[in-house]
Amino acid sequence: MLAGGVGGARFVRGVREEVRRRWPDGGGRSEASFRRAQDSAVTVVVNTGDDLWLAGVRLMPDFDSLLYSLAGVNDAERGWGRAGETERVAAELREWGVGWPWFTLGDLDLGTHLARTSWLREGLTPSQVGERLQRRWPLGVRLIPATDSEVDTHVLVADPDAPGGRRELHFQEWWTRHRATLPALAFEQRNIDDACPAPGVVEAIATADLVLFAPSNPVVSIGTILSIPGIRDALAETRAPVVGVSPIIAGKVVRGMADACLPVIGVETSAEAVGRHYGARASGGLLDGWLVDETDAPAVASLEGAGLVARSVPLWMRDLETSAALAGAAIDLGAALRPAGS
Ligand code: FO1
Repeated sequence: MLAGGVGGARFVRGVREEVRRRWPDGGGRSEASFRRAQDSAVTVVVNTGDDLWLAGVRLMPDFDSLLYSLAGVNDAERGWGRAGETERVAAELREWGVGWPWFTLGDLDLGTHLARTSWLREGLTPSQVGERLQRRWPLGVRLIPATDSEVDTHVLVADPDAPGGRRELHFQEWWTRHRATLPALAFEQRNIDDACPAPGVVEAIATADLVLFAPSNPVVSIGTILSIPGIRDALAETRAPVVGVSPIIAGKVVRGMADACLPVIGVETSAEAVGRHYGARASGGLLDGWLVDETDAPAVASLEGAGLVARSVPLWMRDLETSAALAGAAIDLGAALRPAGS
């Protein structure tokens, strides 16, 4: 699965649940082995475009969102960070003027960032660090950062007071401080052309039975993963069906702020436009199948005209049941698309 934090975590939990229900023995693996991340039936390639250095530590927000959510230690109400969080260190950092006063590093969360940074300083790669972080909780899926290179996203915005009338800010400043309200002119994933997929990413895609695009932001989450050289080729070459889930329902984003990002790449905020943007593999695009919400059923015929096998199903993930049902629909569509005999 390719996923970001927003829209990704709920869907990944649904997939984990549905896979457990359909293959309770873990596809022949022992329970202990199945629960170990590296032996999981499900591999999640996680967006790293939101990552940043702040207050001397490396943050990987999407990776941590998935880690905390799958471990059941996330703050579900707030939508990011740890449950039961305290902010004593953050208050001190504010006094010292370190970090961003509008970006809170909770005490428990800081434990993760300190552990990560300390392992990076010891010479581990981000994906090796990710592997260590996953040893703490039996996630039942394996998380891999899409790349070990730092490709932090920056946003170019119009600013009449800046030289040249434009300025660049880190994605997190645009997203969290300005709530994506500054009209973006472009997104730049720094050094992305020199990045390569983290170990295991291409192999996971090449050997998958099914590849899923989570209903994450098509521009700054899935889009960033797809911009890493090698990932598009791996998707083009895999024998597995590739099925995506729309992050847009009836012209509105399900969660997150994709509606502030899609216009920047000239894509309308609709399930149909995002499906067409990813495109059909049969005509050089990325997807075989595309799931849209029931309210977007009228788009199915036109999507099929564009070469995608589209289905309309309930997309709202209100709880684990509805998330698992959506995962089941994606797995079923993948099975229907699998070449005969494979
Ligand atoms: N989101 C916020 O809205 N406010 C915050 O103060 C904030 C702090 C934060 C700290 C660590 C971390 O890993 C994530 C954090 N987030 C915060 C969430 C994050 O900025 C975004 O929601 C994601 O990057 C978008 O996917």
